[in-house]
Amino acid sequence: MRNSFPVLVLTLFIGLAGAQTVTIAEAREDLNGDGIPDHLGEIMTVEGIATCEGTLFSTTGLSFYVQDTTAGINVYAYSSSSPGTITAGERWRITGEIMQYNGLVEISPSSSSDFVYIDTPGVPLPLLLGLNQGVSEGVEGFLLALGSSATGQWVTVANNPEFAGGGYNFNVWNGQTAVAVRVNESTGINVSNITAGTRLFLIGIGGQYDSEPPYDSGYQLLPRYQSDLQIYEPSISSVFHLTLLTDNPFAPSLGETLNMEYGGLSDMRFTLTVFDRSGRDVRHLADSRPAGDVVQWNGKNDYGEILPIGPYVVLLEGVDSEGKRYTTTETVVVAAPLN
Ligand SMILES: [Ca+2]
Ligand SMILES: [Ca+2]
Repeated sequence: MRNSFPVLVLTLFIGLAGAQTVTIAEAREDLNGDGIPDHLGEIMTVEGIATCEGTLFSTTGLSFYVQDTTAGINVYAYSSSSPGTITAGERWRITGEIMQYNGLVEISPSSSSDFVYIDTPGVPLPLLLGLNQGVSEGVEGFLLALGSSATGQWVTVANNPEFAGGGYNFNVWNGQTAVAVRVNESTGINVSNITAGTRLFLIGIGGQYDSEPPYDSGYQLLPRYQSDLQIYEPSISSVFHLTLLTDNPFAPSLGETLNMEYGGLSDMRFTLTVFDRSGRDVRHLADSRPAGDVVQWNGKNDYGEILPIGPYVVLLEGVDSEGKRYTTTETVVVAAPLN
């Protein structure tokens, strides 16, 4: 007991020395733009809300993400440094060394006393990435959403998930931008129902895995839970219809798409075709399909070229089991960007 007083004083001193809290954006700062945090190797203190459980992205220790209003960051520590259970939605004050692992900026506490629980405000709403927007350095560590049922914008899986070193990789199209998705095995997420063409509303944390300087690529979205992969299965009305779901006119050169829903009675087959002003069929969006669906048109013709600005006619044809033909049209406009 006689020795406890000086030890306590020393502990307080060390605690105070690292106690000045900075924003997460300051901790991540890269003012010279070399892809490496300027404070690499320094001990810093941040406060942020955990967007997942402390152990979600690790099988051996702590790997999770916290964010404040300025930015997000990975927290990485050995299990011996864990303060106990860390739950999504809790705010913690965290002191640790600023590190980088394959481009991912981390703060790495060295003992359980580097963690101070503050309160439980709940997990912030994901930041909705815009159409055509991918994961980038500015949103690394943040909880993100790609596609949203509220805006009727979805992303489409580009390729079947492939297993690689502790997880599954696949890409999704967000408009015309491919975004890499990394499903870490430690999350327990099952990807067996995800295949090329699956439409999703996706949530995940912005991550990075880039083994080479200048660490400006390899960004990925890291889903946390099964519910972060919400498969979009639209329920289609059985009334014969063609409905525009997004703004018309639209500007494909900005990555905008025109989303449409078509459908009708269950015995119908549907053909959806885009015609130009002179009546040429320039894009075949559906050809004698057995059921209604939603479709995302990128403003391109069948050869992958963006069509000239101007009006086009989208024609829906439905043919029922007796061969009776129904048609309806929508006039849509391919527009130039406003500037
Ligand atoms: Ca730097
Ligand atoms: Ca990074």
